[in-house]
Amino acid sequence: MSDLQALYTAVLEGNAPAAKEVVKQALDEGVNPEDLLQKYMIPAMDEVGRLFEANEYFVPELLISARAMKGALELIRPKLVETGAKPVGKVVIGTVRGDLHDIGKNLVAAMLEGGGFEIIDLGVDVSPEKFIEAAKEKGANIIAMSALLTTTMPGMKTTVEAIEAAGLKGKVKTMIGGAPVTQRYADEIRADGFSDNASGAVRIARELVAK
Ligand code: B12
Repeated sequence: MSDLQALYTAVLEGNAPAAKEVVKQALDEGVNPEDLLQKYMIPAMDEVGRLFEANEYFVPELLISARAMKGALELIRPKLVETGAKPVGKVVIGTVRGDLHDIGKNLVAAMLEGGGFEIIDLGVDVSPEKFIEAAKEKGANIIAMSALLTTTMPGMKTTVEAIEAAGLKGKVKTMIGGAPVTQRYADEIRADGFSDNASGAVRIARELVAK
């Protein structure tokens, strides 16, 4: 039986090979992929954030932890999909313009994929035009935006406004999230949904497609 606490430590210490190894072994043993994410990987990244804020970790440590997280997530993503039901909707997702943080966005994308959604991931630094173009082209039900910087959050407002201006309001729902984002901000910019975590994102997305 794999030592799952080692996954927490591997992400915390930025040990990508160890993180992948534990995940591989755990998945082979039939451990629920969502448990690996929720109980070990996300708490480890939360701790990385706390250490950064306490000036105990600096940008290099963040980057290597992020790399370990990404590597492990790549192994988990296909498993999350396998456990999901049939496609329930299409989501275009990305981190807004000027923002390069993608760990939360990737988690949300993986959870949505696991929850049965088809995901069109536009990556980071995504302009309002790119979001809209992709949503139109792919016939998406939802545009999901992530922002981790207070300076890039306005990109969400601009995108919601561009959706309204394109006459897509109601046809394409918007969902936002990221550490500085709140329900209040979502209401203020007329976004259709908000969640402060990846599991909540799946619930909200389901509600939005059902409306
Ligand atoms: C890792 C990290 C980085 C890494 C990013 C690596 C990567 N590939 O993502 C690197 C080192 C590159 C980085 C760079 C910078 N960073 Co940084 N970074 C962080 C850190 C420590 C953790 C972020 C993270 O990954 N958290 C873990 C994930 C799982 O959490 P999450 O993103 O919040 O996502 C969850 C929810 O918010 C939600 N969610 C997220 N997206 C979405 C989307 C939808 C639709 C929904 C529904 C939900 C949802 O679900 C997710 C899962 O639960 C935070 C500190 C913190 N506590 O947040 C600072 C932080 C965000 N960074 C900060 C800063 C200032 C920067 C830099 C400007 C630093 C610099 N001087 O260069 C640059 C900016 C670069 C840029 N242009 O984007 C500040 C932002 C301050 C502010 N208020 O604006 C923070 C808060 C640190 C701090 N306290 O100062 N950073």
